[in-house]
Amino acid sequence: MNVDFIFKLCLIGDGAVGKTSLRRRFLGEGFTKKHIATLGADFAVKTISITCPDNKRYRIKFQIWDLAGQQRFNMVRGQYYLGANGIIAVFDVTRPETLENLPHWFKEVKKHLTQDPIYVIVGNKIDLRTKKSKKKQEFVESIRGQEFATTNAKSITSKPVFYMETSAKTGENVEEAFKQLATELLRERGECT
Ligand code: G3D
Ligand code: MG
Repeated sequence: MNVDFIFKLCLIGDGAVGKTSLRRRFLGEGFTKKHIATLGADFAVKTISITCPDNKRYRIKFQIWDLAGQQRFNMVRGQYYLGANGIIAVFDVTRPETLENLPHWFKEVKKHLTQDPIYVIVGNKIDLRTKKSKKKQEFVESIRGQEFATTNAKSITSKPVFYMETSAKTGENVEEAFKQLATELLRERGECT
């Protein structure tokens, strides 16, 4: 089947924030409780349809690269970023340090890309925010994630940076995050007005 655009996306962020779960959820592979650490990188393809505000429809093929967070793969990571159009930068809302670590990831992307990608910063595991835990746990609140995106935007890229919150477990907002990225990539190309 014909597609109008092919976009390469890379998932970045610390280990266990939910990158692989988000990819699997988006691909319709469901959520798996068993944690299988990504070795090196996984590659997946999915075609979606986007209907723009002007009612034009586009078929977009995503190439999704799911990068391993392990330090030992740092040497080979660069080649995976090559030619990325969009970056999904994931953190875990139950672990504030995973948000604090994102600037390291941004630096790594910048080092390997000559053209700025469009970023969506994703706060994942929002299903856990609503759970009452006995321990007093500090969650990353929406406002903080949003502020982080706004504050860091200029140093990451000359292009717009978006903030979304998801749950790979319930599926909330997962498709929306990928669609947001697709829509912005279309806008950048003068489509989808
Ligand atoms: P990674 O690819 O970023 O390393 P994974 O992360 O997708 O492997 O997920 C790490 C762990 O977080 C997994 O749990 C996974 O089930 C869990 N997880 C991912 N997304 C969510 C979410 O939205 N909500 C909740 N509650 N859990 C999530 P385990 O227990 O297997 O380590
Ligand atoms: Mg993984």
